[in-house]
Parts: sequence; C-alpha cells; structure tokens
Amino acid sequence: MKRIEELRATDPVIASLVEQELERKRAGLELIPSENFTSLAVMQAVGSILTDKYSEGYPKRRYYGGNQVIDEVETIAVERAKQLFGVPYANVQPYSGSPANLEVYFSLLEPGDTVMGLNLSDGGHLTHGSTGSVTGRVFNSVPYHTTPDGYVDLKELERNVAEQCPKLMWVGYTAYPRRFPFAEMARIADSCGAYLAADISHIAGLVAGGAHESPVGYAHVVTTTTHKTLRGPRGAIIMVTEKGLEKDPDLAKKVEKTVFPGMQGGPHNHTTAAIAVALLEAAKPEFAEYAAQVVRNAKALGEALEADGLNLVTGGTDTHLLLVDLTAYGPGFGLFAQEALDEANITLNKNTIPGEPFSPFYPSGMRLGTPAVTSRGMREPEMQAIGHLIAQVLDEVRGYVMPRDRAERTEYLKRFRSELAGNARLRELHKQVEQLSEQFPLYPELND
Ligand code: DSN
Repeated sequence: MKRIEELRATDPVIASLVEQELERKRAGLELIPSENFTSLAVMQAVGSILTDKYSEGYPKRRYYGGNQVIDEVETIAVERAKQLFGVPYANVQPYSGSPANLEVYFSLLEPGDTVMGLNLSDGGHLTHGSTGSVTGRVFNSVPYHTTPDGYVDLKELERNVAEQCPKLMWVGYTAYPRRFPFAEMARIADSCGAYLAADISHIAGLVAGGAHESPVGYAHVVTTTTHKTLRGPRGAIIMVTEKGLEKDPDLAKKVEKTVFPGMQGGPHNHTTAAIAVALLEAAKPEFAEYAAQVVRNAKALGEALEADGLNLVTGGTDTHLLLVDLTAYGPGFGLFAQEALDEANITLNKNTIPGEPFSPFYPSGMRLGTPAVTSRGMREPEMQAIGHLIAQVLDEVRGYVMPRDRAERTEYLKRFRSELAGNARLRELHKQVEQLSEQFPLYPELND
C-alpha cells in the first residue's frame, strides 16, 4: 500500500510491520477460511475520522452531543443489514462475534439455563457453550456432536432435547464443511419451545450472495461477524427475525439493552461505517457471483486434494470450507502440516477432526477455505494448482510423528523446525507459491 506516509513518518517500526504483512499476503496464499481481503473502500472507512467520536446509545438517543453524522451512518448500516438479510431488526454495534454471542445469551437466558451448541472440537465455536468460554461456565451446556463421518448428529441432539429441553440452541459452526441444517435444527428447537440462534459468521457472505440457504425463516436470532465471507471490517451484527418477534415481541428491545448499556460502551463508529460499505458491496450482483465462485473454488480445491490422496471430512464441501483428515499421516500431524505450509507461504490452520485422536493443540486435521483467494480473482485452475502445491508440501514432512510425551515433544519439535528451515524443496515450493500469487494483485486498482 502506498498510502501510509504519515504512519511511516511517525512510527517507522509499525509502518514497516504493516508493510511486511502486506508483503506476506501479497506473496502468499491465504487459505484460512475465516479470513478475507476487504476492499479499499472498507479500509478507508475503518481508517476514517469516525474513530474519534463517542456515541453511546442509539440513533437519536445518544448520551453525547455532535452525533448528527454518526446517527446517519448507523441508521444506514442498520437499514442495509435489515434489507440484505431480510430481518426486521439489526444491531450493528457488537464489537465482534464473541461479544455478539454473549449479548444473545444475556438477552435471552438466566445463568444456569440449559444451552446446546456443537462441541468445540467437532467444529463448534467457543461461545456456543464450550467450557473454555464463560458460556460453558455460566450456563448449563449440553453439547451436541458430529457423527464419525463428520455430519451434525441430529439424532443425538433430538434425544438430548427430548430429555432436557434447552432454552437456547445454536446452529452455526467454524469447522463444518457441509450446509448448516437450519430447517432440521428449527424443527428440533420448536419441539420444546427453545430459542434457535443461528451464528452465520462463517457463511454470512454466502447467505447474502445466495450461495447458502438463509437461516432467517428458521431462527429467532441471527448473529454474524462481518469480516469473514461477508468481506467487511472486523465487527458483528445481531439480528432478530420475524419468527423471533413472534415468540417474544420484546426480543429486539432486549437485545438492544443488552448491547448497550448492558455489555458495551461507545460503538466503534468507524467500524459501523465500514460495515455499511461492506453491506452495500454485498448487495451487488457481482457479490453473488463472488459467493458462488467461493463455493465452486472450494469444491475444486477439495477435488484436487482428493486426487492427490488427501482425505476430506465428509468427502467434500457445500460451502467455502474444507476440513482435511490427516490421520493417515499420523495422529497430531496438523501442526507439522500447518508449519510446513507456512514455510511455503500457504496459510491455513491445524484443526481437530471428528473423533480427534490426539489433542486440540496438536490436532490431526487442517482447515482451509477459499474466500480470500477468490477475492483475489483465483478460479478453478488455480485451485487445482494450489491443491497440488499443498500435497507436495505435505510430502516433505511425511514421516514426522508427534510424540505424546511433553518433554520429548519439545525436543522433537525443535528438530522438526530446524529441518523445516533447511528444506530446499520447501524453498522451491515457496517460489512457486509466490509466482502464482503475484499473478493476482491484491489491489489492482492501485497497480499495487
Ligand atoms: N476465529 C474464528 C474462526 O477462525 O473460525 C471463529 O471465531
């Protein structure tokens, strides 16, 4: 980026790090499925003067003066969210996905109430009742799981719901490659009068672009981050559906009060403006084409990986995301895979797989996806090439076996990392990654 002269003059250290990150992205392949490249318009809104304003409250009901402009910004963002997703209420103030989900709990539940979300290591999210999160400690969390073949185990869920009717159920996942079962989950939630909250953070862009079914006819509440497939700034939205208002006409008011003053202070107005810009972009026909291409690319990448002998959880994908089962390389191989791919400038993340045989920190799978490479303009032929590059990188580390003993593991990983750094074939693959990436400029409009 050529426009950080003032930052460079004031703080050359941070400016240099920003440039290094830009270079890392430019030369590499970003395959973390929850990451993307925002437009320059979104970044300009994030970097705007709106960051300076305090505006606790809501449009026309603020605790500070001088909010004439901010009121308009927030109103536009809210209206665009309502229109894009087809909901009667949207709150664009949540700072990010985890606060948004906490705000849903504290709008709907009392401490100790029963909640059901997909188990973290089966592809759920921390805030869906994991014991690592406050949500699993303040509420009575009864997680559901995936079956050994990787699909949501609706039968187990149905049994659990019949036995201990939860007050809230989450449908929404972070490492689940198949369509989110909104209709099935709604039927189960309705059978005991539970609230159904859809967390569409991963697939919001696909929903907006028509490449995944919308949860709006099924869920009472919908949450999403704005920075994943939706391609906006880091932020979040809570929406209440017509179905939610039918169940509780005060639901929108409850959410509003929980967000502010319940759990947050001043809204991040620069983010709100950038969310508005992203929502405008997401309503355009070219975004629908983008969303469809994200899915086509994920399928093509999955096919390429399978052709090279890799094993996909559920055998494929319906979305932007792929989960690869690496147990054929050995339990706990995910870290070797992630670090070797990092060495070649291919970025993805190690991930647990259904029935994880090792541990969450040393898992046996890897998670990858196509939102960011699709934003760069890559299509099926590039997915073929990327799949093949990944398989070649993994071949370089085949044979490493993750020790279960902690002290042994520390020594082993030291040796692994030093061998990785000296691997000439990985350096060659790194060059090939660079050559591919550089054909797809990040900001073609800047010639940059
Ligand atoms: N960290 C996000 C992801 O990568 O899926 C979820 O919060």
